[in-house]
Amino acid sequence: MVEQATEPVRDLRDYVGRLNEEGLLRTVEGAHWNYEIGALTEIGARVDNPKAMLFDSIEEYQDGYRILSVPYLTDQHHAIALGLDPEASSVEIVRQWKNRISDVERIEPNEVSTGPVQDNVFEGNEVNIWDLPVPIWHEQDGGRFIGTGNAVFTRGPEDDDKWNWVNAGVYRNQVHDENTLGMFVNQTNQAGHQMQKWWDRGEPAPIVIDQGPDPYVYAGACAKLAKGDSELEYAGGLKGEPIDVVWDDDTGLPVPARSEIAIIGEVPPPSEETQAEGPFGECFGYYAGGAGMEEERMVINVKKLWHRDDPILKGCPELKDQAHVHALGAHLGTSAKAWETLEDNVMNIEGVYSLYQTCQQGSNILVISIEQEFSGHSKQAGLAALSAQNAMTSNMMTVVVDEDIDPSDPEEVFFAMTTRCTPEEDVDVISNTPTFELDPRTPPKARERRDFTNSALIVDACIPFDWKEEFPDVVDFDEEYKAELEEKFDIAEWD
Ligand SMILES: Cc1cc2nc3c(=O)[nH]c(=O)nc-3n(C[C@H](O)[C@H](O)[C@H](O)COP(=O)(O)O)c2cc1C
Ligand SMILES: [Mn+2]
Repeated sequence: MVEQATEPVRDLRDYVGRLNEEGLLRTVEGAHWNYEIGALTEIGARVDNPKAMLFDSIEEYQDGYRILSVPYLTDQHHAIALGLDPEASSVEIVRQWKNRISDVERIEPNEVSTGPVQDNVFEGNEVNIWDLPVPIWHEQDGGRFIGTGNAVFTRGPEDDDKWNWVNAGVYRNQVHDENTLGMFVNQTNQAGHQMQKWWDRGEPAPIVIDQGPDPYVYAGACAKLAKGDSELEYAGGLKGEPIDVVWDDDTGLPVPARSEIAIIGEVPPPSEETQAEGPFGECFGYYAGGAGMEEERMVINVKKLWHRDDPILKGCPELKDQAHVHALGAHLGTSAKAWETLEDNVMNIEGVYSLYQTCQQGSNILVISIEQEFSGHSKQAGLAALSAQNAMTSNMMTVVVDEDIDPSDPEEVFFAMTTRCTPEEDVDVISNTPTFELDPRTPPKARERRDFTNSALIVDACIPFDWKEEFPDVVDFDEEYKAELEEKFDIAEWD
């Protein structure tokens, strides 16, 4: 059973309540869905000590119909969402997450006959997605997107063992009209493979979208699991108890019972029906070439809309920013997985942190701290990190630092890079490393060939091992002495 620092969060509104208690939530009233909520989200995510934002009394909509945006944007938010210690340092939070995900058991969901998600039930002609305050998130988006930060459930046909399990992933949804949505599915993702199995038979693929998932369900949907592995069972494992679900017989898919909003329907074969979808602001912080432009894409015909009273629509738009504005556990997962790989191969790993990460997978800048024990040790760590599955993709820079440097603190990492490293000797360029199609640096010709590679730097920012003893001392008072003064002069109260 997993250890939780706090009682597991029950659902999205329980999470909102806890953020409010901790002073990590900002409520904004009177904003308009037409650009204002999107722009305020961008502004709010960039202030010092940013908070999750709850929009209420939205223009043109009834009070109580709320939008929660950027819900997980700091390590503290992550800790509260996932039952980690919110007082712990960033590297310690990664260590806790590493322990949690290394042996997550799979816990089957618990079927219940009904739940709060069915407080309001609409079917057929009663369905009107515009009843919900769907915003325009970015300046150049092609429309209003309800689907950001969701959990999309799909399964393959019953008689196809290979693809018949309940999958969950996060997939964007543009609203085309009151009962039609668009969806964009990258070809490597499992939902696409499952739907293709239905389309190959000329049948529509069943689909359920949880548009206000609790943090565990969302963390499951964000995670990349192997084929056949159920994200819902993984979410139960992360939480340490089963996720309650209502089974929808028409789709043969589960609906999390405490979800805020559920959208239930089917996706006809794209050979029969498509609509222009996009563009949409994507991870990496661009309306990326090719993949993000307006294109004919699959549609979802919505048959049922269920929602709680005063529903909270969850918004996780990607921004010109890091993955924590839109994902849950992305940088923690990358750091933890790279840490595991490193520990298996290199001695004295003190900490690993994905210091800059724009997408769900891959780290743009990964930092590893080690206690050096032999010459070449730091280079070995850098090379091993580049081979770690999750950290390799789109990695621009892997930085290796000594144990006195906090890998989660950019100031300290820059201090090491600019004082312990001379590029001529300490930097290696590795060519043809993998990236993927949202990477804006992919040249147009390579994009046409679908050649998604980039290159990476290994920066050895450790004190040179063979003349370590002669390296100058760092200007820094003794930590214990500083701690004493902090007490004596009540420094916690300083502005
Ligand atoms: C906020 C957010 C939005 C995402 N949007 C999309 C998307 O529109 N299309 C897509 O293919 N993947 C998207 N992803 C990535 C997938 O959700 C992710 O790769 C997931 O692991 C896929 O799961 P699956 O292969 O089990 O279906 C998004 C991820 C996040 C966190
Ligand atoms: Mn999956």
